[in-house]
Amino acid sequence: MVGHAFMGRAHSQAWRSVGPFFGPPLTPVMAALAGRDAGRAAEAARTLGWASSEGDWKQLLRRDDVQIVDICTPGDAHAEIAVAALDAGKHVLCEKPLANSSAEAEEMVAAAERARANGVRSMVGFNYRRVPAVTLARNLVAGGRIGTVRHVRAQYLQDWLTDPEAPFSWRLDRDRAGTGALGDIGAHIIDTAQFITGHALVGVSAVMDTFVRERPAPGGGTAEVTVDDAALFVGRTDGGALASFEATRMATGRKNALRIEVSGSSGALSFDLESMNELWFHDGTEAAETAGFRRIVVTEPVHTYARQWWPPGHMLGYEHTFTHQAADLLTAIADGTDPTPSFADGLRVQRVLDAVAASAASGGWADVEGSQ
Ligand code: SOE
Repeated sequence: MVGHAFMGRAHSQAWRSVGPFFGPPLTPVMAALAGRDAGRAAEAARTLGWASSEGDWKQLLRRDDVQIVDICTPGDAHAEIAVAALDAGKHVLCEKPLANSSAEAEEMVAAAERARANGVRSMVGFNYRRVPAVTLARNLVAGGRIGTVRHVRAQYLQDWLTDPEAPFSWRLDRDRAGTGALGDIGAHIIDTAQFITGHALVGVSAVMDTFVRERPAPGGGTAEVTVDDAALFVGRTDGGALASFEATRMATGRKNALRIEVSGSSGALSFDLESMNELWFHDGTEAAETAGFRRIVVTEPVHTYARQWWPPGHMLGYEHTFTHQAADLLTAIADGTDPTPSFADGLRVQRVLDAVAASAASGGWADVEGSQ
């Protein structure tokens, strides 16, 4: 694994738990953790359960005991590490968004295709696909239970930047993060919407803004915020649906509210990550007298991923999504199949991000490249 901050900790938990809960042959050996500062990487390796550490990620590629490289760095390092790892014959899991630009993402897709010819697999980490209720939503749509999808209403609402004194970090720096709320959390709702509906966005019209342009720098003084605090857009899908999206880290009082509601010709679904074990389902074919949204508690053994954990009715949390992601990647590697979401899926999200940024800059409609 490369990186050991928030995502590195979340992924470490996944690698530690996937074997015990999902069983062999899915038992990874946590061989090595790499970080730019050798001392900090060594300490993180001890804390997070890695057998060894490296002060330079390139060392991982020279090691025979490393078969998978898990990239948990800020976005500006994704492309270089992923391309080098794939070319060295290592399977790659890369955190979202796949890259900081479509050009980088295209290089990563090309490297993934080269590597695939040698049986080397790659996957981008859109972990919310692995919430059992989100998987159920997708299965219900695919099974025709809501009919033709006409509307998608998606929001990802956080509030950790509401306070103007909240400190500057790499997530607020365009050179490191690419974009702000758009790529950080907007990418999640784009992927989740496309995953649930099975349809891609083909064009968008967007507005974006940065409400607080300077923040306290960790080392003293202030630093300029060079990314968006919020991105809102509407769009059309290749299935003919109209969609709306709101990604903001300034939604006062909302903590991690990834919400998605899908309206179809004969039913509807609604999900909120803040109540992530529930899916609301309206079956429009039921008698009008009793029809209405009803709450499904998605904790039964029949629900994807739930059986591996606790007896029916016992809840899962944020961290489990990363374990499911690890299990799906390891299963694909063991079976010799392509895991999803692929780097090509990551590139498609990247192109939507580009279209949103282009539309916000021009004030007009922007087509998503490659979707026409
Ligand atoms: C921070 O905004 C963040 O951690 C994102 O980077 C994650 O991808 C999301 O899952 C939660 O919020």
